[in-house]
Amino acid sequence: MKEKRIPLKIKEVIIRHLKMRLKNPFSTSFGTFHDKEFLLLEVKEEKGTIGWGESVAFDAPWYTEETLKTNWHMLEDFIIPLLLNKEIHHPDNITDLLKGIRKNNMAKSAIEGAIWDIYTQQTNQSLAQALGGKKDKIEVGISIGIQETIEKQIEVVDRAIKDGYKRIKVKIKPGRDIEVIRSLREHFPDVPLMADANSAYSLKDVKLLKQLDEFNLTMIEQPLAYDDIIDHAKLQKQIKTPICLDESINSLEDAKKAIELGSCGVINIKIGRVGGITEAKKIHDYCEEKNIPVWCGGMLESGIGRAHNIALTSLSNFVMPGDTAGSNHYWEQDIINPEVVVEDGCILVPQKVGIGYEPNIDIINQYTIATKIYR
Ligand code: OSB
Ligand code: MG
Repeated sequence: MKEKRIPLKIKEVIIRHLKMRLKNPFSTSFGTFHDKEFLLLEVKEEKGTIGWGESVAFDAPWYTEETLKTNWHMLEDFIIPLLLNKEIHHPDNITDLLKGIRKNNMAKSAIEGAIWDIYTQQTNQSLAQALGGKKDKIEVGISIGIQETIEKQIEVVDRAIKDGYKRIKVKIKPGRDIEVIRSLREHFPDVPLMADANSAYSLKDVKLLKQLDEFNLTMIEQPLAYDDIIDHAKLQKQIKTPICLDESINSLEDAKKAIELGSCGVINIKIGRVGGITEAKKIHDYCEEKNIPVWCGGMLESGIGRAHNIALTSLSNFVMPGDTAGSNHYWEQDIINPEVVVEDGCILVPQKVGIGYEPNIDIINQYTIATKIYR
């Protein structure tokens, strides 16, 4: 990592509430999305540099407890007042500056991402380079929601394979699990396939979860409670399929404990869930040391959050394809130029200064339903 230190001072933050229609409704064990509503942050530094950050909190608390409204409250009443006009020596310090605020990781991460953007522009390097990224190309997978019928599920997976995605993840829930996976395996015997349960099961379902072992899944993601690592350790002892934790890992400390307990063989790192890029990198580095492979999760991000994910994925221990599909998988029109393009299942990591994509203000304004300025 190029450790350049230049003091930053935030002079203004604009919070925008955006609403973007998803090309395809996305169904998980906790419900169906038609639109993505989220907060976008535009942060202005004293010397005129502008950085962008995205909150990955949804409009309701089914994934974790945060929502875009709780994020707005935390940003307005606590986070922005703490950071405005303060000397910030390095984006790595944000976690420390905000440590008096418990949890609310997605709110913290939104502004931390914008500050990383500013820092990389002012130090004349790409975000990937600033993080110590080693790859100039990343492999990507795709996350496919629960479909109405098995036929439809097969059709959608077939499309994704033809589009070149390197790994297929499907959502499962009780009643839509073994049969779906079995028929996908029959149709696509060799494709790297995994399932994400978003906490839909408990230890009462061990027998059912054991049946998944026969389908050679690369992993099963977050089968048990969103805040559990104990039961996952018990489950891992009884199934062969590696468990990947998503919801349960909210910090480096969580990752250390889960690995020590044997709760997982893989970790899905999401910048928002762990409170920012700095913490995400720490988890990455620790997992690398412990030989635990990681991959970058997704939260149906717009181009801004996606750009941050791509830079992070350039780090060496992101050895499994992430959920960072191309812009055209989610949106008619993304809010960045150029859009994120997947070719042969890969995304080229931008070498340009900053996040490597230009926010498209006209399009951002079209999707904006509320705005507030803090200075
Ligand atoms: O559990 O990984 C998840 C989307 C919303 C909330 C949680 C999850 C997901 C995805 C989609 O799986 C990933 C993406 O394509 O952005
Ligand atoms: Mg998940």
